[in-house]
Amino acid sequence: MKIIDLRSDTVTRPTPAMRRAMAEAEVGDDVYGEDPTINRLQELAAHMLGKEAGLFVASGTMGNLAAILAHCNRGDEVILGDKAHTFLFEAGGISALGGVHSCQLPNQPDGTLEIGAIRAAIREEDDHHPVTRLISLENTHNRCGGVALSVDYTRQVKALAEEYGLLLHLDGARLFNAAIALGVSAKELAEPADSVTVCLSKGLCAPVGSVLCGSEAFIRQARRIRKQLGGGMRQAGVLAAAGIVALETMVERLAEDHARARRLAQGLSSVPGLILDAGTPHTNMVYLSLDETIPLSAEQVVERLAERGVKVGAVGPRQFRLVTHYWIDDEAVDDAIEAFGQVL
Ligand code: TLP
Repeated sequence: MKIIDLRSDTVTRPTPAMRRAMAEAEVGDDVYGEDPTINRLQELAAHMLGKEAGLFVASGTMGNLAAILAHCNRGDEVILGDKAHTFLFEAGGISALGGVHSCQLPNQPDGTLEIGAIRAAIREEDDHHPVTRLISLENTHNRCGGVALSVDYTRQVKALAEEYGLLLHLDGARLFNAAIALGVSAKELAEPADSVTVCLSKGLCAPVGSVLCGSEAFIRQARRIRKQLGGGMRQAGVLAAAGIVALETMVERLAEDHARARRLAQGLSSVPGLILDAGTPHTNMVYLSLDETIPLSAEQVVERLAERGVKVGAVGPRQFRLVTHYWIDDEAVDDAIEAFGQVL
């Protein structure tokens, strides 16, 4: 049976060009800083994001964790959204491993945190308080529908951070999707941030890894933390080689994923029993729910779709997330729409 996997863009397998680059990659011991392919990937990512340096890490989770631990001391506070991936889905790593306290503010439907709410959350100097050190944003914002945050908004948050001597981290797991959707460069979106994590193994299709970028001094510190986390890898140039192909050849084509997400949303909007989230899709994610006429739970629908070879994610008792990516073509989109129609 043909499998159409819309659960996430993390399910993407490497492209043939990536597999060739991996097989031919020149490698060395990266803990000695001697893997030429990793060094090239780190320089390329830093260049694309307008930062001094980059660090290849195993995952987006490790990139965010290393960044937050590099910026914060134990007991410091990070301000982030209540729907932030770092808050919801990174196993509490910042508090478990870094002793970093989190202050969650409500994410607005457009993925932002209200500027006034951030200002009000910044702690005054007082022995009773944790020290506010960092603000963390996410772009695109996954749980807010894959919506892109603008350059202007990111600059406003940076201005506020500067006013209070705070730092700004950007979880840019899908920053290139945001750049494509907004028609701006990833560099412009990353410019206000002191650090940014971008993922290679989501829409960009590489099998493994993310790159954390920032100043030279910040990356030196993050590199030590990566070592503490057990993330100092050796001949990982075989992985970085796919990452280079991802950054060099896979960014522009994200527009195709966005177009397919629109085609998917359009088709699903005419299936009785489904309600699309307002504004969906913003990029490569379609969020939708079952209406009250459907006597099934999201989990039951997921099971029945899976029997037809269509995999989707349930993200609530009645809600789904479908994500388009390189391995989803127009036919797969149409088949998925048809499968929903059959199941409902
Ligand atoms: N997100 C995954 C799941 O964990 C939910 C997905 O399928 O979308 N930041 C953001 C915004 C993310 O969406 C993710 C992964 C990460 C960080 C973590 O990346 P990895 O999985 O590489 O640790």
